[in-house]
Amino acid sequence: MDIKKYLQEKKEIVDLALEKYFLNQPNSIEGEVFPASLHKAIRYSLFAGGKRIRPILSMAAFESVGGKGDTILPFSCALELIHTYSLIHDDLPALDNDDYRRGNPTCHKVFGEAIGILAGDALLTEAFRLMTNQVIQAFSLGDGGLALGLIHQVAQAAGVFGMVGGQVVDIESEGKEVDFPTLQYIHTHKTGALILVSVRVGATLGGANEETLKALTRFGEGIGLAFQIADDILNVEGKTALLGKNIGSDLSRRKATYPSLFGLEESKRRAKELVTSAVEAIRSFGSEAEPLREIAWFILSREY
Ligand code: GRG
Repeated sequence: MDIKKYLQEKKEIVDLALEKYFLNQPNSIEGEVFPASLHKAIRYSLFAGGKRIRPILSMAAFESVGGKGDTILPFSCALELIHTYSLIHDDLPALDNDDYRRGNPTCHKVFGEAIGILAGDALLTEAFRLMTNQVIQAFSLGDGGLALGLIHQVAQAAGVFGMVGGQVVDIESEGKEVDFPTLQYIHTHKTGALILVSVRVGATLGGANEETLKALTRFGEGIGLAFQIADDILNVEGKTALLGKNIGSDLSRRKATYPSLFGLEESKRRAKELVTSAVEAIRSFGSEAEPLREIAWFILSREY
């Protein structure tokens, strides 16, 4: 299959859904969105050319177990809102203090620090509004429990026990020698948790049974960790023009990364091993899982 074409088609679906979602909000005063600064900052970061990997993974996992229709879309969009919030906050002066992301000035550089913080807060909150909207609709049809359980999982993956927890350990480890368990904690929480939950949400909503969900959980864990290792590697030998940001920042901040602990070659070997095992975990799935397999290989070979 042509994975580039698949990623592009799904990205367009996500972009349209995000656009529709924001256009449908009751937030205009005399035709102007209000507060304009907040909306502009959110749109600036949300439509800045992200790959949409997390929503696409949720859709591909949904389809891999036979899911039909677009019930997954609000969740897919919510995952991208959470991801975008994390990037805006990650770039803030108090965190990574980055001036560029995806080739453009970061949100706080354009809109100021206060609006950057608030745009991130708003995106996180909107994600939960979007998902709970689904629950309200599902309850009116007599089945809200499933969606509610998924929202709980997303909250867990995004908060103290997931992404934010990982981010805190990441920051606190800067400039220190970290051991392997600490590095694993950072990577599986800071990045892996949201990727894993994207796969699990799609799988569950698509109708996965206990066995297929277990297999897809193994898949999600493997590619989640591989994604951050690939990110670490790109920070050493990626191309600035493709990444849209400067490389070498991990080294100068003395961040805990795979290349710093194991070197580049061993990091590449481990990332490949993880993706190979992830693909192996869903070997018994049919052709509906082909996009998932291809996304896994894309994660390994990506240049941006
Ligand atoms: C609450 C103040 C506060 C901060 C939270 C949780 C957090 C900050 C940041 C999350 C950690 C983080 C940014 C992890 C990095 C994950 C990662 C590899 C991001 C890049 O993802 P891509 O490549 O990005 O999918 P695109 O640009 O394609 O969307």
